[in-house]
Amino acid sequence: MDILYDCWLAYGKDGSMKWTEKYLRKLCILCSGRVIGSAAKELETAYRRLAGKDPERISEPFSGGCFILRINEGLCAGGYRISVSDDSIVVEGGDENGVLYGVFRFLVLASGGYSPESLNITEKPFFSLRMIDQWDNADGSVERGYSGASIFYEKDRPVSDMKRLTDYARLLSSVGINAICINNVNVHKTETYFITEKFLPDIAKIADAFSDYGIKLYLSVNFAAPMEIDGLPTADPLDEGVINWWKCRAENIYIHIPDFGGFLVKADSENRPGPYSYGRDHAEGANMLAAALKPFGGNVIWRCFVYNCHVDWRDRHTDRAMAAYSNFKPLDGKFADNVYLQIKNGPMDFQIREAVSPLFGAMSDTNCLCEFQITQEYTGQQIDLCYLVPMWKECLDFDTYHSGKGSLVSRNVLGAAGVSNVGSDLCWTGDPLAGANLYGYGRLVFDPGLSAEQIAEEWVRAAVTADNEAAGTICRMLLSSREIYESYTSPLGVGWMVTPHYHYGVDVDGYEYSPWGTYHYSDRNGMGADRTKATGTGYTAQYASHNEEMYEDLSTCPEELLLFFHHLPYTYMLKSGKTLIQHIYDSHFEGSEKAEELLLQWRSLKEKLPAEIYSEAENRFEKQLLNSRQWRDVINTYFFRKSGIDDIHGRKIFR
Ligand code: GCV
Repeated sequence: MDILYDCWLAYGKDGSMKWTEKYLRKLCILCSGRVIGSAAKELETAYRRLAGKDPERISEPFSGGCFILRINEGLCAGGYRISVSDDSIVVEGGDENGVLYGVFRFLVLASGGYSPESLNITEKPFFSLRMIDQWDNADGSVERGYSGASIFYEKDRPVSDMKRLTDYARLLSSVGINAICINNVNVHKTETYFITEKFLPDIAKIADAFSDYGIKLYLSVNFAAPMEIDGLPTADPLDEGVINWWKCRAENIYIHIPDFGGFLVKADSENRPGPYSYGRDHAEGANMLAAALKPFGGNVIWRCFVYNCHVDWRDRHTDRAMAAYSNFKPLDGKFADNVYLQIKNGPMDFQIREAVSPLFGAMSDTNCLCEFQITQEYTGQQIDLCYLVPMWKECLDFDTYHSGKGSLVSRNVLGAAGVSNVGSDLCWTGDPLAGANLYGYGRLVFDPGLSAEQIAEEWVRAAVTADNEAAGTICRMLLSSREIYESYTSPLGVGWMVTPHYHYGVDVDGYEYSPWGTYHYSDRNGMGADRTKATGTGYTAQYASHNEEMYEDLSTCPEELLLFFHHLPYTYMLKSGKTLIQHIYDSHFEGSEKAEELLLQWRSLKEKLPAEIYSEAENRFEKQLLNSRQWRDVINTYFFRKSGIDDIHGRKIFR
């Protein structure tokens, strides 16, 4: 047992689940199947850790304490009920996955020290598709990975030892994940061949390991694969040769992987090939692939992250934020029923604060998914603490007003995809505290009604400590972390002041004159992107009228997004009674003070925490403090030099 490696499956780490031994010693499994087999194995693992021996298998319930698994057809797919009594613990599932989820839920909460009474739980998944996207490459690297190398590939081959992948499948299914795409959406040369005989036998082994845990495997595909693999003259989605090529590929994939989930596609984006090269639209591209997968029950997940990354900063009319809506809204209703559009939570790119994408709710006749980034590309790179569940919840709870009040994003999408933050580091996520984001993503998309607080508490108690006081402190740290990171990196939603390409650390003008379309437009008078209909790019008009009016009008635009929607003078007075420039100074000074508090709070827990977790994270809090100071000084100096306005409190600003 290793507390870092086990994450939130560290059964019995602090004696908190001793009481379960009485039940776990006798297992009565009244259902069967490969996923049930995994559920039973998990119970055995837990008992072995607690009691140091194997549980007994019994065929009939035993009144002196036993653990019963069974299917209850009255529950829905993926749903489960846990009932705890003196005699037994019964986990019933609507299907095999439901049983597995119920078993994990019981074990995780019990090991977090929750009382037996509180474990009488009935739950069902809110979304049908709960997916993880790996941005792993065949050479073993991970795009935007901050946790070591890929656990899926090394030296241009899929790994052959399934131990780590099986443990990953355990972690994912324990929070209800039921789909995984195992390669980067940027499909390079080697990965283009994943859908060929060269790789399929090995990929089938990976699919098998995940199927044991009720998780379907997807592959990212290269839209130009027919040309690159077989030298077809075109990848035009309406060309007969291309259509047949994909059909044959699909047929062959299903021979190797009978429960294959389908394809994930990044097309016409950041220099990837796509239907635009042939004068076709995204519906034509996606539907062609969907038709190839349809006979086998497969899906196409088509990304809406489509924008021009070669814009001219001199042109004030193009606005990257408008791209997804402009490309996809005209196609609503044209996609096949096994196509899902994957929409990033914000219209730009996973910034610490941006508006919710206007595409949500606007595609009422299309299957949509929400895409979240668990890996912390722009949000601290698993060095700076940043618990992302509150941000994702904000997105799912956002009212689009597309069908009147109450048109929440969560009701407009059928599921979610999260870009994984996992790699070969012992603790999986680089920063052990970033495990909260992986756990939290799964829990939130299983039940968007959960609070960020509840999810944080569950995770801390199971993965770090069930000590009430220490767990409380860590929860408070997690829950304040997004605002802390935001306060020293991105004033009022402006975003993008990061080191280009690398995206950690400050470079205020790094993207200001670049082709990526990510500007803050600071001059001596003010800053911010004017996205209003009245005087700016007109982006606000992509929202339903209630939201359009809210964002258009300075007095109703949420202040945390002011500079995302408006260009304002430094002397603009905020509701707090502070000028904009004073807010920038204050939030940067306070942000780095709070980063220091995080470090001190963490140090105060030293005696109460497992040493490995303590030291991995302490090291990162130290780096976060330095990072926050650099941001503070560069931003404050930059805006002092632009505006010439002093900090009213006379704090140190380098001139
Ligand atoms: C996988 C951002 C990231 C890229 C990523 C891209 C995407 O631009 O910086 O690394 O590519 O988003 O989501 O496709």
